[in-house]
Amino acid sequence: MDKILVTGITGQDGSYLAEYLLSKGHEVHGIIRRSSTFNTERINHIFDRLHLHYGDLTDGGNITSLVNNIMPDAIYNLSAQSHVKVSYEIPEYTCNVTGLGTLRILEAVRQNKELVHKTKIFQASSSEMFGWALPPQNEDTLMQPNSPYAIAKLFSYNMCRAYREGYGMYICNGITFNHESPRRGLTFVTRKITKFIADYLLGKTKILRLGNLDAKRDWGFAPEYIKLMYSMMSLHKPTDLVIGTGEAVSVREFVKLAFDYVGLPIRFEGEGINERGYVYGNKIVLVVDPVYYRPNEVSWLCADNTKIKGTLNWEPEIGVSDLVKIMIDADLQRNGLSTIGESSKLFKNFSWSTML
Ligand code: NAP
Ligand code: G4F
Repeated sequence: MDKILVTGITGQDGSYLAEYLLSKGHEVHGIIRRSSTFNTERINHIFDRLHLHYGDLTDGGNITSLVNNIMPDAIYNLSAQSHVKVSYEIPEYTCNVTGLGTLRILEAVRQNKELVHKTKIFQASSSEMFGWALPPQNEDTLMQPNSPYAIAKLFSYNMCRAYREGYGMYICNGITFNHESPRRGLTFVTRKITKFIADYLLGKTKILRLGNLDAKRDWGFAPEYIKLMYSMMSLHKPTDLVIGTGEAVSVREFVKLAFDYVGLPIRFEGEGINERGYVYGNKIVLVVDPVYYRPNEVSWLCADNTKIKGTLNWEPEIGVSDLVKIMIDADLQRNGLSTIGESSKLFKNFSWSTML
């Protein structure tokens, strides 16, 4: 049994990872932020089995003392101000958490003589770091980040590499492409779409407002990527790996898949901010709202996953159409509606976790 510290444990990935680590028999520690409302919704079902500590990645003293007190065998750094659009509104804060936060963890480990060559570190790096670079992107692609979030992530990625090379520390960067689940935050586009559909079917809402429909993403399934993060940390030699399915679709195609799944085909007409989505013939259900546009857009992310397939003997299990089924069924279930029902068999290989 290892003692493992997870930052970002209240987030989508952190909650699945915590469950997975518990299922492997590890002692799981997590950092949570003080909040005026409850922020542990995703981990309430395992709350009693976790060791939770108040903390914040912007507080160096706090991070150092947590590391020194817990003395973890491994740290998964999953915390971040993780929203790309929001990073344009709060760039300095984003760099503080998503960039400097990682450095604070690295320094806390490096300065502890007992931990420096013992504690393994996993850094949640992002495909967003590729930015303008054309697809498919892999470990050797020249990174051209174009948002404050991506630039902060690239800082962390490079710092991890420098500490690995310079101090001989065990540090892996998982360069994950977009990964989603029923636990995805409501302001990310996939969950915004699947939650909208469930609400629409209940008559709670009428119009879905989205930004750029042309952007293409390589959308995978979060619990599947969590298992890969764990496998990476079992490698004899630390390395950096791209994690993605190798297939990308546009936001518009994701919308179509989602509406099709509930038997409500959507038709698109118009261009740019005049584009609309119609159901039942001529009923408007989707409009483009420029408020969701970003100053710089990352147009097309698609993984070249050759290296991880070879290194971890992995083949992607859940592609985007299955992901849509899982997410819609979960949002229907949350709304008390009958599910379409194709997701339960897809989720069976992830039985260490609850879906919601
Ligand atoms: P998420 O749901 O947004 O979770 C982010 C986590 O970070 C939450 O637990 C959040 O705590 C915590 N956090 C935020 N600011 C913090 C601070 N100042 N101090 C301590 N903790 C803080 O993100 P996710 O989707 O699980 O992603 C996990 C990691 O992978 C993130 O680093 C993200 O940038 C990266 N990543 C994600 C994807 C993806 O598609 N999901 C792809 C590539 C990389 P609260 O709950 O209190 O807000
Ligand atoms: O769902 P998104 O906000 O995810 P984005 O920006 O790709 O970032 C996510 O994936 C990254 C990995 O590549 C992570 F590092 C990051 O932490 C995060 O998890 O937006 C996806 C696409 C974008 O092109 C965006 O412009 O959807 C487009 N989009 C269109 N309408 C929208 C909307 N995005 C959001 N959030 N909301 C919309 O209404």
